[in-house]
Amino acid sequence: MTDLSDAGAPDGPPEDTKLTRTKLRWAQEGKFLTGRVARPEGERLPPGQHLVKDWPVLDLGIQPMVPPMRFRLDVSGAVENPVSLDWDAFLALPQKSFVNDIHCVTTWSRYDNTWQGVSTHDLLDLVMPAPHAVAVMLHSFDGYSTNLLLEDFASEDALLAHAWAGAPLTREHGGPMRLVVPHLYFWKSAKWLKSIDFIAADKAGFWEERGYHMRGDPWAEQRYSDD
Ligand SMILES: Nc1nc2c(c(=O)[nH]1)N[C@H]1C(S)=C(S)[C@@H](COP(=O)(O)O)O[C@H]1N2
Ligand SMILES: [Mo]
Repeated sequence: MTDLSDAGAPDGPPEDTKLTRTKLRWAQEGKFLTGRVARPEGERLPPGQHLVKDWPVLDLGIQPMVPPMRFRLDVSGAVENPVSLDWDAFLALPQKSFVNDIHCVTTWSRYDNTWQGVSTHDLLDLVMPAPHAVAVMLHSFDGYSTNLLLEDFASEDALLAHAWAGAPLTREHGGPMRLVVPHLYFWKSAKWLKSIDFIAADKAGFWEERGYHMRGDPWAEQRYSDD
């Protein structure tokens, strides 16, 4: 455990980096908290959802072919350290494994998906969002886009996934790399992710412009926007 009483020591403790301070500030502001909700097993399925065992494929009908050689992830906008990662640089980031449930707005849910990839926390550590960053816009190789509030993007469970169930993510499910934000409806989990733009005001992506909810919390059934 970090002793925070050291924070004001003359030279500052070695862990008092800019990064630590940003994380502390986020923690104080309550960021990172929205994605983490412990629920009893009986409430595992959100309202209006049904369980499936297969894994449906949903997209705009274009499944772009992105060979590792052509892969690039551009992270820019309101960040201190914009990056453009090729496939090797992406795989060189810390690798994590998560197990979580998928909830699609078309009412299917799929339990216990095992993902491998880079946690959004580790990506945030790398790029360092600016104080005025409040949301991200995700852009994909098929022209798709979707928006997330920074605290949703930064959820404990969110990751940039390149493998599912121990095998490389297939093209139809967004390979070589997709976002997975399990606490929101699955349209927020951009497949074939190409760029992440940190922005100072939330704005609508592809489905959000067409009547879907700006946030998409399945527990609150945020399927469509009210207006
Ligand atoms: N790039 C891209 N990502 C996308 C989509 C898309 O059309 N293009 N569709 C979204 C929708 S509506 C859903 S439900 C999930 C489906 O992911 P799956 O095909 O792996 O089940 O991807 C989301 N991410
Ligand atoms: Mo969807």
